[in-house]
Amino acid sequence: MFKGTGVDIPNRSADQVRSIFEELDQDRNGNLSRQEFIALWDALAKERCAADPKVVALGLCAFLDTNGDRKLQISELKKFLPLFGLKGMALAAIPLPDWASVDYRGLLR
Ligand SMILES: [Ca+2]
Ligand SMILES: [Ca+2]
Repeated sequence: MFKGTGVDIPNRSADQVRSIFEELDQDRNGNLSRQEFIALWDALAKERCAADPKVVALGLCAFLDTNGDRKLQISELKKFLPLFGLKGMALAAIPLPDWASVDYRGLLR
């Protein structure tokens, strides 16, 4: 279980992880370039989402849940809304009460 997320993670040995990195290090220079890193991210995301489609949502919610109460308060949720193009005044214009929260663990169960 990935701490605080409720997401199960695979238990890989150091040799398995080394093998994954070596496979992704296409030019064998010992570093992952941006393109190689994106390929790593893509492979992991596909694997994890195949195992549990909620994994990305749980991970994102756990990341946003800075006070760790397993709910997203409006102040925490507002950090996410700019990804949808809502910024500054547009974000402030939305009548979201400060007392409201979303129990994401309950929604994603
Ligand atoms: Ca490389
Ligand atoms: Ca919270």
